[in-house]
Amino acid sequence: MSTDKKIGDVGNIGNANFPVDADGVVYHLGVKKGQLSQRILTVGDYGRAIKLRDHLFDTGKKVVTSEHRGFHIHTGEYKNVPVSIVSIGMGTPMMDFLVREGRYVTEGTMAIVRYGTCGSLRDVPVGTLAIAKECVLIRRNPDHWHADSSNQVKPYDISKAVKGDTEMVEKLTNAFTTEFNGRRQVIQGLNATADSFYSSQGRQDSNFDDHNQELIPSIIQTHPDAATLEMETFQLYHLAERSTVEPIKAAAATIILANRVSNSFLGNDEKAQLELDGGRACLEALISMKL
Ligand code: R1P
Repeated sequence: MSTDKKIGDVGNIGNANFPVDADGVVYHLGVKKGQLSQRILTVGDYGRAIKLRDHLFDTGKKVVTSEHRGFHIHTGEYKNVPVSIVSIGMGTPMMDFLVREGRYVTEGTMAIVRYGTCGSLRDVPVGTLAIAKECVLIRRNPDHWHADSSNQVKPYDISKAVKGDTEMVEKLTNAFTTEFNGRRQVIQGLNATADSFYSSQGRQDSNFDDHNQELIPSIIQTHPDAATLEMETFQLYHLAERSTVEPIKAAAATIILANRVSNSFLGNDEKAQLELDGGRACLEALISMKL
């Protein structure tokens, strides 16, 4: 490794199939073995990750932060246990990079918790916390709009459900219930991960012919326990379930930011407090896992 190479720097790549540089640094996350914990708290917003790092990591301990291709990685300790807090931005491809490249640079069983924001399919107060027991994926199918299809192809596909890790989901639910202690509702249900914030979550946008008026009713009809809509959790649960060499224990919690039934949206101050309190619950759940 050259002497001026910093964490987050990626050198020349020697492998097109799984791009890694000569030091073992993975192409998108920009870290190598020893620079990412096997316990990961992942969020979308990089500001949320910095806030959790600054307020929740043990003080007086070494904290290492790196940034590459939109992945911000903060590795420190929570109650003397090494943890990485990673912001990934938005969408399933970013979660795919985190889980695959994160798996490559860690050893042993991993525990990954996502803490995000979401829309609610149930009429619960904004600021309610939701734990995803299982997850489906909603994909827009562009063939529906192709001239050859004459509208015979459905505009959106909804996958079968994939479950989170039973133990990790239970520990996360317990940690949220303890942290919020009746101050906020904590619900469990099915999450739907969508490939768009807009069309594939049933939002109406008169600038495009999205053909999505029936989408939310059809999800609720097929999955009466559907609770939330967001954009990353399915990829985490699916890859965790398909990890072949070492186990990945995955669970996800979200702050209900938007109530899609009543059309209400949570205020910024309440959101900021819930990010911090829920982040603490996520770290408690992560360190309680025996890996
Ligand atoms: C959309 O506004 C984003 O917010 C939600 C969605 O999954 C999507 O990433 O999660 P985060 O708050 O973690 O980014």
